[in-house]
Amino acid sequence: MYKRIVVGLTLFGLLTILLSACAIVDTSTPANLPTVHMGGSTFLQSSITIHKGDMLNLVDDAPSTHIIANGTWNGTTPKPAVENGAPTVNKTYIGNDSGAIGPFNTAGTFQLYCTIHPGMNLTVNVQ
Ligand SMILES: [Cu+2]
Repeated sequence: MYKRIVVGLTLFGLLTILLSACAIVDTSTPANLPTVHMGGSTFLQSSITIHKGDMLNLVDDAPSTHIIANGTWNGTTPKPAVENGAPTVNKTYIGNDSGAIGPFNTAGTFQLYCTIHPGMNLTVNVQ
């Protein structure tokens, strides 16, 4: 009888750990957000259109560090700038990870760039 209780409690404990592990994964990989992927030194698309209030999920598909901030590359010259209404973005991706930026609460066109990789620009159109 005692043995059964121990086995039961152990199974319950394992189940709890498994379920909470799933919950952690769910919150770190938002399913319904607009998403842009990043390669080794570029965004895999140059622009995206999202809705007012949206967060934007960035996915680093490469084992490559990216620091994403407000601004743009003009050739090989970085031009940091935060447009009116833009969320302040300064987020580091360490490679093979992802994370959301925003929310973009104002309609307009906003430039993001990677401070490490010349030419790595993304235009976010918010409607
Ligand atoms: Cu980069």
